[in-house]
This record gives sequence, structure tokens and C-alpha cells, in this order.
Amino acid sequence: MEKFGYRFSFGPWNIHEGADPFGPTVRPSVLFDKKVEILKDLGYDAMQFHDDDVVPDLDKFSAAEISQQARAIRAKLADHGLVAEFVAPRLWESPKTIDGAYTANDPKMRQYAIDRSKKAADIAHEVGCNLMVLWLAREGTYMREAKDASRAAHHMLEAVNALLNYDKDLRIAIETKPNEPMDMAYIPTIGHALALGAQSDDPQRVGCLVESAHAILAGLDPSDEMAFGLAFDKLYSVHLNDQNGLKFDEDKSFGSVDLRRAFNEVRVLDGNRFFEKGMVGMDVKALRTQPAELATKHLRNSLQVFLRLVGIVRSLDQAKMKELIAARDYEELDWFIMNSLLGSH
Ligand code: XLS
Ligand code: MG
Repeated sequence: MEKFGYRFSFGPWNIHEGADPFGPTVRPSVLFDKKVEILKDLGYDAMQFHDDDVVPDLDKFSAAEISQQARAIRAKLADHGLVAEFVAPRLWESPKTIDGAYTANDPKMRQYAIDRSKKAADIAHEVGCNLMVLWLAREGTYMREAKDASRAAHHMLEAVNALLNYDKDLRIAIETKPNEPMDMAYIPTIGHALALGAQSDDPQRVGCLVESAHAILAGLDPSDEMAFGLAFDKLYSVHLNDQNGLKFDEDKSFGSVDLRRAFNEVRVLDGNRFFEKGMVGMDVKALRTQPAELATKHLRNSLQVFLRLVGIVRSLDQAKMKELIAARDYEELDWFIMNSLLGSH
């Protein structure tokens, strides 16, 4: 398979049982070892992790036990020629983070969130990566008056600084999202993420991860969010998927709603040689209707659509595009792009 120099990843949560807020699971759980095989067979290169994907119930274990389990996962990946892309502390399920993790009103809960994130940094080190993704799922409000938003910004900065100072090798990619599970989330866009990173003790080690659906939920174009991160060499990873309107996060297969939008994500990534900078991560979910034995096609589709779009991007007649742009004939440019996507008749 021609991968144009790119490396690809997804997380074990992308092969899932299909429950939604209105209905139970519809597929049996898939064992981790099987998910590793599927990832390899589909042509992916790396697995993304939450801390408790590596060490389930990690709060129950000692540092030595956590290290041992993490090293076992690293070996399992290596047996298949795979690596870990990142480790993300899962700060949205614990009873201690009901009122937020880094921005909880209770300082003891804020400390739990920071301590758990340090464990995630240790796990990242043991599975062989130095990238941590912070999806700030519980940082925000259901009602504004419950939190002091300015103080919350300082609490998030304190958490980022605590991690940067705890592990001098760690790089942090802030994954932004404007809502869900919160009514309104703090750090909703890449601009907010990079502004926070710029205030940190070591801005060189703080960047971002753009998720297509999260940018769309913020009313923004994902390729523009990616371009902003790339402009300042701050795009450490992406979560490609798609989203049909402003509703719950759908994690649809890449390009399955808006192919032109997906084309521009690939055009921006490839035009900035992202294959030299980071991995192309997917964050996609199979439709609840998909039968168990067929519930990995969203991962195949997303990877293959990306590669097909890279082929189109790299075949574009750049001289012709420059000519149309110089003439400000953007309608002809639109026609040119549409024909590139539709296949000229
Ligand atoms: C949300 C996040 C989440 C991962 C990473 O989209 O990407 O899916 O668990 O924290
Ligand atoms: Mg995501």
C-alpha cells in the first residue's frame, strides 16, 4: 500500500461495542490483542492510548506495577512492528473529576487530576512515546456561575506547567473541543490552546491536536485550524473524522459528510509536509448499525479516503492553479478543483 510517507494511528476506543446515550451495546467487546492485529492488517502504524487503555484501573496499582504492565504493552506492539503514538490521561470518568479535572472547584480533585496525568506521563515513557494528548473534556461549565473562568485558565496553565516540569522530555498536544460533555468547554479552539501553551514554562513543548469534528462543532473549518497550528510548527497530531452539523460528536468516517472539506484537510497537511512532522490519527466510530464482523470498515474507509485524496492533491496542476489565482479567476479554480475530485468527464 502506497502511504506517501505518512504514518497512521487509531485508539482502541475506535473499535467499540456501539452503545449510545439511548441504547445499549450492539456488538461484543473485541480483545486488545485482536485490536492490535486489526490495526496492523488495515495498514496502520501506531496505536493511540488513554492511560487506562495501557493499565486498566491504574489508580489501584503501584508505580512498579504500572511500569510492568506498560512495558508488556510496548512489547506486544513491537511484536507486530507497531509503536505507541501518544498517551492521554482519561480525566473524564473518575468520580473525582465530576466537577472538572484541572479546573475542579475542589483543590484536592485538581491535585488528583495532576497526579494522574503524571502517571500518564510515566506510562507514555514506558510504552515508548513522549507525546501526551490533553483532551480537556471536563474543563468547562454546565452553568457559567459555577466556575471562575479566569481562575480556571490559571488552573489549566498550572497543570500544563506541572507536567512540563515533571517530565522534561514530554511534549503536550492540547486537543480542543467547544462542548460535550460540558455545555461550554474551556479552551474550545486551537487559538486558545496555543495561547495557553505560549504562557507555559516551556512553550516549545506545547502544541495541539486538531480533530475535524471538534473544529466543525466550533463553527470552524478543520483545515484552517490545522493550517494555524502548522504555521507555527505546533500541530503535533490530528484526529481525522467527519461531522454532520452542530450536534453531538459523531466521529464519522473521514470524508463521509463533506469530501471537499476533507480534501482541504489533506491539501493543508500535505502542503506543509505533515508526514515529516507527526502521525495521521483517526478518531472514528463504526455506525451502531454495523454488524460485529463488519465493524472495522470505518477505519479502512478513513485511511483509504485519506490516501486517495493525497493522490489527488499531488496530481494537481500547480502551475494552472497559480495562473487562476493570479487572474483572480476563483470560479475557474473552483471548477478545476471540483473536476479533480469528480474526475474530469
Ligand atoms: C476526543 C478525544 C478522545 C480521546 C483522546 O475526541 O480524542 O476521543 O480519548 O483523549
Ligand atoms: Mg478526538
